Amino acid sequence: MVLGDDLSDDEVLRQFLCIHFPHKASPMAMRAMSAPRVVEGLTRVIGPNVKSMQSMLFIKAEGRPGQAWHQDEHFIPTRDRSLTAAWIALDDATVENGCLWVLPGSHARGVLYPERVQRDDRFDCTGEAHSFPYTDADAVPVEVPAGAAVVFNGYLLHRSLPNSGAHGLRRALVNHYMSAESLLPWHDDGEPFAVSDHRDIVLVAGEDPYAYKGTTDLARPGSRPDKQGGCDR
Ligand SMILES: O=C(O)CCC(=O)C(=O)O
Repeated sequence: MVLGDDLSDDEVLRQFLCIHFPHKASPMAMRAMSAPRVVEGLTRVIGPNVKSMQSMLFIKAEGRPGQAWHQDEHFIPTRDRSLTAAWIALDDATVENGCLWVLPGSHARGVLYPERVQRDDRFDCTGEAHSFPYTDADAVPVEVPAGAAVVFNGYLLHRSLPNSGAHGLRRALVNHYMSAESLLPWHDDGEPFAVSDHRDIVLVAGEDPYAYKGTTDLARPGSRPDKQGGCDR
């Protein structure tokens, strides 16, 4: 990682594959979590009370990897299967520059498939889901113009392929949401699973029935390793 006053914003940005929790550093990213058009769609699929617990800014410059098949609920467990992503394209997302691919209907049964380590150079360091009843031939690309949001359930199997180059950055802002009624047993807080409830959240619609617990401010922005930096650091 090279940072310095002599580098342009673009040169700095392209060194990162993905920044986690940009809303902790950027007021603009914080405001984007509550963007009215997105929240309106979320209340239709989740319900009136919606909270967010994560943001990610994908930069994905030319040649940078995608992310292998996975279900977001594998990483962020809700208790009512309400995890929902709003994947907002900041550039036109195309097959060439590494748009999302989805396995249609794969969320419907509510089954979480197992994950394993993968060493495929097309993908970043995150694991891959396997042993699901679909093949790559069932996948459809989700090509969307800049400004469009792809809203999908946390059980949907999805992946992205590398940015094949010559088409510029493929940036996307991804925010994750869930029902405010569900506890969020996300990080080990030492509590028994039955009452574990991660409270580093932002309420974006309606009421928080657990407001009496207060909120915390634990997550810090950080960059996601891709294989350039080695996966084991
Ligand atoms: O945008 C990408 O390349 C991957 C995003 C993704 O899989 C996710 O947000 O869960």
